Amino acid sequence: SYSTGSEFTVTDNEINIDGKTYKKDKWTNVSPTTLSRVNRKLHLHPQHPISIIRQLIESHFHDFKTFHDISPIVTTKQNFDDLLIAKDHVTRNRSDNYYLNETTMLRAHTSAHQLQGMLSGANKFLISGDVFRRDEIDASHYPVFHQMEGVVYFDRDQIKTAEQVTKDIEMGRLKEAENVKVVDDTIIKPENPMQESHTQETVEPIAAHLKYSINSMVRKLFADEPDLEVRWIDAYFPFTSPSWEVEIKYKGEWLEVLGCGVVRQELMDQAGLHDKIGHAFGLGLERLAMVLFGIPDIRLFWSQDERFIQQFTPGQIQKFQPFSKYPPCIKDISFWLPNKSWEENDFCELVRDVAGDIVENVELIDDFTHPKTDKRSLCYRMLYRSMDRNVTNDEINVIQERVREAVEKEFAVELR
Ligand code: FA5
Ligand code: MG
Repeated sequence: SYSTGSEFTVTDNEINIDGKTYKKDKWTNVSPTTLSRVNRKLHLHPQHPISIIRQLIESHFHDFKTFHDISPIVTTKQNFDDLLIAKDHVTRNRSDNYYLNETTMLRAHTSAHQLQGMLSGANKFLISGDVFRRDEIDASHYPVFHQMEGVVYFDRDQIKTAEQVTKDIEMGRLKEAENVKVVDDTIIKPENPMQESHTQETVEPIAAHLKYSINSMVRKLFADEPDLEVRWIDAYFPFTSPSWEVEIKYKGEWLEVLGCGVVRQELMDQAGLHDKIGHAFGLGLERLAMVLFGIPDIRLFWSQDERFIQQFTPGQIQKFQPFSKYPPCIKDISFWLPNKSWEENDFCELVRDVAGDIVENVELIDDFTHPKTDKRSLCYRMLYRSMDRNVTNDEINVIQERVREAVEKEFAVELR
């Protein structure tokens, strides 16, 4: 059965998780709802789709060293500084992350362990685990999800002729599954440049190897998927250059499944790998699982309903049979803001905290500034739905009232 997750207690001054104490400070913003998700280890439950995908990827990259049980509680140095993320970079915002305190947080990505992986001595490795972000609420975004990080590096002065590289790239051209259509118009250009300390002769093969590695993995995973469309687009990450993202067409829309790039040499240098050149990628396992298993809503991965987990078999990709979708209950909330600034993530977080998993979607439907008073009013639409039963209007009214009270208190808004 599922791991029940970490044991935790929260008092006025401290948070205790599995026997370790963290002093609270003005950065602390982690909620009990989120802490209850820590270390549930869905990615290690053999029958769970997240774990099935993890294992399929691990067996594709069969000669990589794997890490899948590193604690999600990390230092801000690991999550940001080690990855060359500037002290004032927006991704450090309190409203995007879960901080235990100023120096400790729930990791926001598995990249937090890149350096650790490099220091392990392995030149190819995979790291999987749960990651945490304050984010919007919809069918493909959830505050806890799972990522898999991959890092590979080669000798800089041998990469041009390295047997592994040329062999892999040659294989990449063979296309194991023609049904997957990969569109890639990206080229190395000033807006997405190679690094100053690199040369064309080393960057081209490492980029080609990265693209081969990802495309061949996607082709393997989606071998039974008819006419899958995949595209490469330019991206930016402080810890790679050039950088790209890969998207998959799902239900008519492009769904981003991973970010990747050539590892910044300063990062390699921190690990003493001055004479190496490497690439790295970070995959969203839920996103891949949604497409592969046909799972329509990211909340389903957390379902405790036996009708979910019992459908799956270790090692196999099979289409999810939806159990009946229960009708939604829709509620709007409108309010005047005390001033014009507004953090939507903080609002979503509060809604999720008060209402729990029953809130499926939160959408801004009106943003209005009064022409005379210059006061700003917002209206959000909340869609409530249970995965496993009918909800009644009465019970949702009670929840909605609690949400209204909490929003009024927390953000000093004037409810309309
Ligand atoms: C990162 O997290 C980078 N660390 C990836 C990376 C690694 C880049 C190594 C370069 C080198 P990003 O924030 O785009 O990037 O997230 C990576 C993937 O995680 C996304 O493509 C998506 O598949 C998944 N993801 C992101 N946010 C969510 C969410 N709220 N719910 C579910 N999946 C998500
Ligand atoms: Mg992204």
